[in-house]
Amino acid sequence: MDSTLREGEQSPGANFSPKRRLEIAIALDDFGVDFIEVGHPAVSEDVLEGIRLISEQGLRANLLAHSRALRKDINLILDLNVDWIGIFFCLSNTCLQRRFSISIERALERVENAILYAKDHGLKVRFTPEDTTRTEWENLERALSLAKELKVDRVSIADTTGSAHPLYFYELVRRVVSFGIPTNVHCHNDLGLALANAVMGIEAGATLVDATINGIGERVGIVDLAQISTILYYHYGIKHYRLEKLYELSQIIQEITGIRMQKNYPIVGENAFIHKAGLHASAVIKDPRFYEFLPAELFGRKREIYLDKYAGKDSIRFYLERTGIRDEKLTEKLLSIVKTSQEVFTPERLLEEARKIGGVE
Ligand code: HCA
Ligand code: CU
Repeated sequence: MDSTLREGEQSPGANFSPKRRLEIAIALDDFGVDFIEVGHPAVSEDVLEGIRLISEQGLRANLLAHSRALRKDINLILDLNVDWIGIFFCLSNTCLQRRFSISIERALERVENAILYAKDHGLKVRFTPEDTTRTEWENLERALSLAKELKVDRVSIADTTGSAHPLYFYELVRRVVSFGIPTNVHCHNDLGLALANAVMGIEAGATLVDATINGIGERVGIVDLAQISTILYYHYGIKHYRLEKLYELSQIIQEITGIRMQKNYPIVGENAFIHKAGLHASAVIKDPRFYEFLPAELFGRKREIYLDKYAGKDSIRFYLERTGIRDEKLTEKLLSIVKTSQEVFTPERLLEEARKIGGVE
């Protein structure tokens, strides 16, 4: 499930106009996500308008709109052509006492009313006990039994503060899965463990993972769509996502949000398919598989060789052969120039050097 349009828009910097929201949803549908969380309609008129545009588009993906356990939120969604509603409510003792000042019984009643209301109006319901990982098991157990009784269609386990340990998360997901309700995981990245927790969630039986393009979301965000879909491809044999679209998706969101990825960010970062050390470059020129677990082309990217003092002869030869030059002496000379320089050489810069020493016209 991609949640760029809901969790992602909660990221400082993100703000999607209705038209943009539609464009992003179309691109995600094209990529092949199974669910799109389209937004939280109660946030603003333009979020509602954007969701309306998406819901009229007839996309292949299931659409889910986010909602508090309140009739007025649910009513907004009833007017849209969206099949799923995601209702959330925090049931930890701390939340119940210090935030809402209600008993667990009152809270469950409120959740029940919201779920019944949504279901009575034909919506499929995902229920999330927010901050699941820090909620007392006693309370969760009551909520899950209720969810089962009400025939809730999915439950989601949220590590809302991104603080769970992967082994703990695994155990928790296993316990929740044992209730027999299809289970979702929603993992925040505050400790850099979102992806690890999501993978543990899958291992424990979760069948849906929330992700966003570039991993954006509240604070430092959640699971990155490129990373999780590549893990699903590589480790779980799920081949229906069009991974070659990931780079473009990432670029679009970087531009709209102004949140730029680090160069060394997995899959979509600028350095993800650049090879530098002479030994690496030489091996990769023979066969990319030596240093790429999946080829750059699968992600719509181009493999590059980086040329500085770390370069080897094969790196120079590779650059020269690209421009149609095969000359061993020239290669040797250029190598010694590159290796004694502090510069980074682009192909043009290397040719300039070759011209200086009279190697090429
Ligand atoms: C939020 C919190 C949430 C909700 C997840 C969900 C979380 O509303 O911003 O509704 O499934 O991390 O708990 O994103
Ligand atoms: Cu969240």
